[in-house]
Amino acid sequence: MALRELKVCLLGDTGVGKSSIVWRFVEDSFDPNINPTIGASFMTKTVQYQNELHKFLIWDTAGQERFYVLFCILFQSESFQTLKNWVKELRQHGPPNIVVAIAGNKCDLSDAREVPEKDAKDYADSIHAIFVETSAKNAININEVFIEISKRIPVVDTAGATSGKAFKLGRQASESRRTCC
Ligand SMILES: Nc1nc2c(ncn2[C@@H]2O[C@H](COP(=O)(O)OP(=O)(O)OP(=O)(O)O)[C@@H](O)[C@H]2O)c(=O)[nH]1
Ligand SMILES: [Mg+2]
Repeated sequence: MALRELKVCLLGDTGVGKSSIVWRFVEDSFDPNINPTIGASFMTKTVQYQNELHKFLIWDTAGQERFYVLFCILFQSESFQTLKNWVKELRQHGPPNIVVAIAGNKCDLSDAREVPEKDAKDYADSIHAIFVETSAKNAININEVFIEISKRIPVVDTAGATSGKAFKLGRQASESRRTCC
């Protein structure tokens, strides 16, 4: 089975739940006392998608710092604005075939919602981004975000060439690990 590496970088304000999303996806667990990320951490998870293995290489950045681009989270009005700023930078400086996924995290806290779902969805549609409301706490739509990313990855033809040319093919065992850099 072909293995494809998908590089994912989580961006967003501090406290929106980036690390919690990664923990839920990779370890299927949630820590209410999780510490803020310092610098960045790296984890991987390999999942089967159709007749391929997709190995997600996930960089989880610290929201307190400016870092690198790919994946954005929103919840409060302020973090929604931060998201828009990231997307602007991404469009100007990122690679052309990048997939942007917006996770409206903490959807379990519906009483504290500041960004109407429709506003977030309309914005995501306007930039052709994936949009999913998630809860790392209650394990809502976490796997689905990554499945949606898999769906957007260009299909490999039988000769092994991708239209996006951004993914290495090879054979590797399924794994999940966490390191800190
Ligand atoms: N209710 C609720 N709380 C969440 C959810 N996801 C994360 N949290 C909580 O939000 C707080 C911040 O979560 P983190 O995952 O550390 O947030 P972060 O975006 O990684 O923050 P930085 O590393 O500082 O950038 C923690 O107290 C989490 O337990 C969620 O889906 N629902
Ligand atoms: Mg973090």
